[in-house]
Amino acid sequence: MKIVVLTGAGISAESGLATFRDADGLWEGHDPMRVATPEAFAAEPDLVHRFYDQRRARLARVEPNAAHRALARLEASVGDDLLVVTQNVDDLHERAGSERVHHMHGRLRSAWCVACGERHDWEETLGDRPPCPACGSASLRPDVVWFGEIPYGMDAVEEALWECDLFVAIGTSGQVYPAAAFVHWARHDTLELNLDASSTSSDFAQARRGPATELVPAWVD
Ligand code: BJW
Repeated sequence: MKIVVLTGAGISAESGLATFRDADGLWEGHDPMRVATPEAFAAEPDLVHRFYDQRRARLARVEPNAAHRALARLEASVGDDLLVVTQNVDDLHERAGSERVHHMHGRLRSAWCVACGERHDWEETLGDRPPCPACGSASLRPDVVWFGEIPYGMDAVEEALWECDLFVAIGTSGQVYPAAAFVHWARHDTLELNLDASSTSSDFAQARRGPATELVPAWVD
């Protein structure tokens, strides 16, 4: 049975990473959604870099939780029949042991040079904002997908959704497209695992409510 799992910020919440729309919603007095845009980066690059620097620093201090580990166990058991598509830019799925993970909104620990197109591990380039190690220009940006940009690898994701027997969405509010439409791209069974009702709950065949660290292991094991 082919399974596609979509994860959102809710799966990492119990590891200690803030979601986008749940908490008090402010970062240094800014709406995080306003910081995560190309327009904000063009207008205030230092502010946007600081937002991602802080999240990268926080990521280094947290660990995968029982939900990430359950998905890694599922992959160990079904192999290539599972694809995890994550909207998260953290690396907690990989640190839990998952190997088939597609980061549709990019990765916090990657830097992308908009001048030459090269990507670099952010750990090697972080700190005093050195120039791109490949071309020398000061054009590195966080390798993440902001509003108005095209998420990574959508053709492959669309194909996987089209082919899967089961689509499961975990910890996502269903407010951001195209991920919010995946439940419609899947042709067969669908399941939502989320703390609260999401914007798309009624589109799923089944929806279970609760924390990911309880729901995901219960579903997997
Ligand atoms: C728990 C829990 C616990 C908490 N256990 N659960 C169609 C209609 C209208 C608009 C559009 C449309 N198509 C495109 C748009 C425009 C736009 C969009 O969607 N706008 C909306 C505001 C309406 N979309 C785009 O611009 C996208 N690009 C695009 O569509 O290109 C065109 C194209 C598509 C496809 C093919 C070809 C072309 C790009 C979107 C980029 C989003 N980027 C961000 C930032 C990434 C970098 C970063 O991390 O800083 O991605 S925004 C932010 O939202 C981030 C997230 O990945 C994303 C989704 O958030 P998520 O994960 O759902 O988090 P929350 O906080 O919203 O929800 C958490 C959930 O967890 C809640 O439900 C809680 O209840 C739950 N929860 N604790 C279980 N313990």
